Amino acid sequence: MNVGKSMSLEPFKSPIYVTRPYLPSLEEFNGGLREIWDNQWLTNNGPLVQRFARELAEFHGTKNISLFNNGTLALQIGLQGMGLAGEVITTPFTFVATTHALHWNKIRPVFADIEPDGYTLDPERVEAAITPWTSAILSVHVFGHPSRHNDLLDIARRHNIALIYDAAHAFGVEVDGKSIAHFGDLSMFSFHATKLFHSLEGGMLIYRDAGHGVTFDYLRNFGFKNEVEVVMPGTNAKMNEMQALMGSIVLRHFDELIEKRRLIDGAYRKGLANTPGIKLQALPPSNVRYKYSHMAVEVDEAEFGMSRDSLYEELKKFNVFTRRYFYPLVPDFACYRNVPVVDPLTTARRVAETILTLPIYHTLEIEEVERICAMIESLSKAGRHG
Ligand code: T4K
Repeated sequence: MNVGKSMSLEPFKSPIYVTRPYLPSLEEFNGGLREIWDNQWLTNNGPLVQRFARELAEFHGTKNISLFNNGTLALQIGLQGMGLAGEVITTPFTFVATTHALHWNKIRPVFADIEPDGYTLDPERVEAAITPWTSAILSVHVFGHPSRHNDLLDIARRHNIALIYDAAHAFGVEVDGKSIAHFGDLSMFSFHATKLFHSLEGGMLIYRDAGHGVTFDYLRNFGFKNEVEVVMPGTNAKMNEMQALMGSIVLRHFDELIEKRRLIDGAYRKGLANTPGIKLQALPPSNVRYKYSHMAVEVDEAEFGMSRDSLYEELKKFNVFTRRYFYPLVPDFACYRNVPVVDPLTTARRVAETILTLPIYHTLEIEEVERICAMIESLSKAGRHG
């Protein structure tokens, strides 16, 4: 990129965050609030939650859907409801909630390395990590990049273990015209405010075996079968009516939001194409309908002229607040340091040390993206030339 005189390198007047939630107009939201007020029904499988579930079922072409108050509890309940135990092979390069969901089910995480371009689990490393105690593979579609499903499925079938996806970042992603939600035995989606599709907070499970639905429903509502029967020790993980209202409205606007992100992604790819030492996460192949959930780059300190951490700090001075998703690696957090790790996690360690996720959200202007790219380029020049 040409850092011309016209490109302002003054700090932004207001902070530019890594993401901003989509907020519908107050008029649109108020219309839905009126319905909630009329119903006088706020939670416990209310009419808006039921309607939202039907909308999502239609969107994904399946009836096997359960909604939750957040993605973490959705995943926790999904693992519990499927009766998984022993060891589960998973990625160290994820938000810590993926591993927490295993821990809360007393399942031992077995970390396997990731692939260098899409950052998803490397099937070869998964195969090498299988033991007689393995009950499942838990892969993450990192930043909305599909995991190598066919290879993971092959491993899962050969070893007769479950294949679970943390699809927190992958709402709406399609592969060969089919929703990614149909991969594997179970997928969890997060509807947290920071996600491109959100319901304030929220989570969803989509599963292959319709029989699991009843168990998931019991588990999210204290195990109640009816007023007088509790059939299992469930928890409280119910979505409420406000969440469902927001989710239904965001779903109406989903396509516009993705189009804005596609343009932003393109502007970054153009703006950073010639910046040395900046490697963008590869776009998935053309059979994938990608949703531009994150804008991840790797920073090569030697080529770029400064470390990833210095760039992260320097950008703050321009009022640009990037994030280091996902650093540190999960096994390096204090609460997981005692988990034995056999795989050297070479790629995951390199990526965690160099990754930076740049701002991407629907209201970010292309001109702002160009300014961020110019800032990054000028920092690289300063770093290289002293
Ligand atoms: N699996 C994976 C792979 C995940 O990434 C996540 C969640 C989960 C499972 C669990 O799903 P949930 O239980 O959350 O449904 C955020 C989110 O809280 C978390 O949902 C997300 N992943 C994770 C990657 O990011 P933080 O601590 O980085 O968020 P925070 O509060 O620093 O927000 C980031 C930026 O977003 C802020 O700097 C400003 C902006 N922001 C944030 C909020 C909440 C806003 O502008 N408005 C807002 O309301 O964890």
